[in-house]
Amino acid sequence: MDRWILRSLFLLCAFAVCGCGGGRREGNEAKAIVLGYSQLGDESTWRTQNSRSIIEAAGKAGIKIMFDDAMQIVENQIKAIRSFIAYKVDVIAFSPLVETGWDTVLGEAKEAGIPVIIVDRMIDTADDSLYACALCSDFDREGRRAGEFLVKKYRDSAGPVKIVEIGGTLDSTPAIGRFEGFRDVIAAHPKFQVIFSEDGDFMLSKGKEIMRQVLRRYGPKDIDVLYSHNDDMTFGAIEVMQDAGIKPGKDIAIISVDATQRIVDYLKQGAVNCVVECNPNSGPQVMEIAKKITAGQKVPKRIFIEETVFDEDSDFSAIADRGY
Ligand code: GYE
Repeated sequence: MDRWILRSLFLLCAFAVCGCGGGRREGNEAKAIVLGYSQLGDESTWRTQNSRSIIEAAGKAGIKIMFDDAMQIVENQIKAIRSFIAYKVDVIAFSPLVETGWDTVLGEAKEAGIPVIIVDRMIDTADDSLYACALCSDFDREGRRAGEFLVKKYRDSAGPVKIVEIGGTLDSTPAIGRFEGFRDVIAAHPKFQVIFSEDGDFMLSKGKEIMRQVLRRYGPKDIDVLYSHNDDMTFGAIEVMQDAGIKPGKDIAIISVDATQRIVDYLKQGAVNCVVECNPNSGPQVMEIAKKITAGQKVPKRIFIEETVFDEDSDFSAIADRGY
């Protein structure tokens, strides 16, 4: 239901900008900044909140936003960016689905003199003049935080500690960082063994599917830990565990990334053991950067969004309501 409301909001926003007819900046109208935003999809609770944050912040900042949801298809993102260029927006911002394949379209934006802000995920390019600023999470650090929790939790255990991993979207920055950062930490402790790892595309349905597959191959006693790259996949996996009579957080320890309200509730109930925060509320910062860039001010090339981690030893009363 929530997503439907949000989708209608996207359409309204697009209409508010496109519906004014003809080119912008005609007559004596105030010259509001026009921002073209290509969102990669609506695959998770995190993403829904991220889109909400961006649209709301644009409204508050008086920035006109053309918002496009690419439905997890790279070609749709490229099309959206091209249409923003054709429309001559002032700034383009986008959350890239995967890291590679952006040089051509970003070259076209550069040629047209339109600055680009990269949000959330990063791109892999040899030419950093293709973007003005990247506002991203530190995904490697998120992965390391997940690993550090395991080192702490199993400090007195000789092991082996057998880990199942449900990964994010293949070739996306969060999936790469959460995979590599995690391994960087556990590699120093041979007792940790990743016995299974598969990409679940950050979707609840895939989390379910993969957990079913895992339980067909392994008995619950063969698995000590589930490390899932986002909350939605964790929700799917927990449902499958419960159907199989497995107690999440007890029979199998769970680490999840994102920190939505529902996962924090699970943490408080002991059904999840560690929650690595990934902050979706980047809207206000994106608008601030857009304003600075269009005013010709300098902005840092790379900004990391602030994030933390909660685990079973945290003071739960200090965890503020997440709001999503
Ligand atoms: O963790 C996940 C979403 O790119 C940080 O994408 C984002 C990730 C987030 O689908 O839930």
